[in-house]
Amino acid sequence: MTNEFSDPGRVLVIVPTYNEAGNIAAVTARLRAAVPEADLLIADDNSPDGTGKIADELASEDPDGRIHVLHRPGKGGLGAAYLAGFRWGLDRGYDVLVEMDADGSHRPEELPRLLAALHWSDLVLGSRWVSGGAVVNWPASRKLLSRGGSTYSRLMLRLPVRDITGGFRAFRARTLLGLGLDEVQSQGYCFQVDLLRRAVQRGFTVTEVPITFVEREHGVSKMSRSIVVEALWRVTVWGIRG
Ligand SMILES: Nc1nc2c(ncn2[C@@H]2O[C@H](COP(=O)(O)OP(=O)(O)O)[C@@H](O)[C@H]2O)c(=O)[nH]1
Ligand SMILES: [Mg+2]
Repeated sequence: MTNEFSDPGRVLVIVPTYNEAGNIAAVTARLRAAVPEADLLIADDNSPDGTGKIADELASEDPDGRIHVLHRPGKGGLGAAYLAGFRWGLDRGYDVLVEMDADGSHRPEELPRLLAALHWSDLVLGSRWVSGGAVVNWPASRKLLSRGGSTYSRLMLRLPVRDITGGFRAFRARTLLGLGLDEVQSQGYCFQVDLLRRAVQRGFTVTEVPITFVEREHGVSKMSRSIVVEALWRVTVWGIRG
């Protein structure tokens, strides 16, 4: 049965990839099974390990034609890949745009709960740091970085949210259209903080839904010192400017 409550509209899940050859097929299959009515856009930055070619094969083999691939010329950062993916989806009239990692850390099986919460929200965040949320297989150092990053951002930017840096999110199209995406300059993971602060500043309703984040089994994290440095200085500047 379809009614306003069970149908969030046309959903596009954007998955940015850089060297995810060992993960992309599995996460794609899981997403197609968990949310068959959603389309998928793989935004690949010309991964040297051939992820883009695998993505093309997955797209051509998908019986429903729901898998799409955006090939970008080279590694431009998570933020740039998402901005390109959002534009692609907004141009094609999707109602809901979802951010999800390619490495299995964001479980596609949890996406229906995020989409359900969109019925009373403009933006839904999958949250590791609310009651019921969890992280599996992270070393203490990485937990500290994530929690510390969220706490610092929350205090500097006065954001009423526990998981500020997470990347499993569902946006209504009209929320994205209201965020001033053309002005976003964040390249790395602070892109997530940037979009959230814009949503809160503009008065959008933000809901955190607990998720279990499972650290990747294949491939390597692209987290780097320069990503942390960019986040730290941008959050500090935003916080001081108010
Ligand atoms: N297209 C693109 N994807 C990226 C880039 N950097 C990271 N990603 C993707 O963003 C997601 C999160 O990155 P990951 O390395 O798992 O970070 P972590 O989970 O924070 O350790 C994964 O799907 C990566 O492949 C980039 O520069 N371009
Ligand atoms: Mg990851």
